[in-house]
Amino acid sequence: MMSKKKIFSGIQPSGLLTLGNYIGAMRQFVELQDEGDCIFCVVDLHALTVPQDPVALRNNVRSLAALFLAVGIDPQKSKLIVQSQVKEHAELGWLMQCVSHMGELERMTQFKDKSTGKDVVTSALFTYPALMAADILLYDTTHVPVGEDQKQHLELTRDIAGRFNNRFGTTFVVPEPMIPKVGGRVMSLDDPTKKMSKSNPNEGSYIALLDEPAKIIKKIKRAVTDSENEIRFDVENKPAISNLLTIYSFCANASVEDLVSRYQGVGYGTFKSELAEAVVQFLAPVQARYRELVESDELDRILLTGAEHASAFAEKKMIDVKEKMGLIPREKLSTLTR
Ligand code: ATP
Ligand code: LTN
Repeated sequence: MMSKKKIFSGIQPSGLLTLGNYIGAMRQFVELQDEGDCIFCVVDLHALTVPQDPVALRNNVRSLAALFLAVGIDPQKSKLIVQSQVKEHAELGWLMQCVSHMGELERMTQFKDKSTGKDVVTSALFTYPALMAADILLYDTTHVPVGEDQKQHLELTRDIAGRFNNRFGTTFVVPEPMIPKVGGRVMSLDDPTKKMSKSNPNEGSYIALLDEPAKIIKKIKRAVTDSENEIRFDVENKPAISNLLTIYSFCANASVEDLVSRYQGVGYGTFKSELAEAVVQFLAPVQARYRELVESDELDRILLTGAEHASAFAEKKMIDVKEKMGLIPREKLSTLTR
């Protein structure tokens, strides 16, 4: 019999979540809740790898936790945690740094993207993938649902786990990435060659899950389109329209083929305004639930339960990892010596 999947994924509280985050990552999280034991994590320690205003970060952590729940993460089925509230993430992150290599970290494209042209780059931005490996390996995770852009980090996690197991004996489960076939890479509204990203300084490039209807309508109206006034799914030749079709398909729960046939002979204008309506309709209940949760005690209770559950597992795992590496876990000290 196949044992139950153990699923872990994280999102950075680095700003407003976008439709890209939802379609590429969160949508899968919601579906996976019935397939295994899930932990979803607000990775606040990862957010600290770039400068953060403390007040804004605190708000973003609450906001992201509330959004996880608002899109459908069910605390009866899954655990929702804040990374810094389970201290073993940082602890194992250090140990993972001690088994990762400069060369492999230097190859990470996310580091190159986020460091290029910056005056100051933290050392933590460079070692970030070691902390991500720790997040995953700490819980014996078997499956990690992420968007396409995280594939390289997942491969590194697998390499680190394999290396550790070879050197110190089997300790970690080597996890499998789960990347959606469609929607793994939602593109920017102002440039369909770049991924939609919440840290893009141009607000018009993304739709945030908490954008008001008027803003959504305006952003979609201004989204770039391709030459020829034809609605067709063709990523190579019509990347902008194909991207809008992907977004439409998820928000309206309709297949891309159905949408293409519905908009045969219809111009971009009508297509865009109906798409905007679909996005607004889709986000309305999410936004309503978010508003109920974000300042509530219910949210705190859910995070506390999540942290307690995760810590109980993580503490045990750390004892094993430390012993394998030759460290002496405090729990293993003889009580006579105290
Ligand atoms: P940033 O731009 O600040 O790096 P981000 O928008 O890429 O952030 P993350 O927190 O890095 O968001 O990503 C959270 C999850 O959302 C990851 O699994 C990532 O792969 C997925 N994701 C992010 N952007 C997209 C996108 N445009 N299309 C599909 N999936 C995405
Ligand atoms: N690096 C990821 C966020 C992240 C993550 C994780 C994703 C941190 N730890 C563990 C999956 C599993 C990102 O930037 N999207």
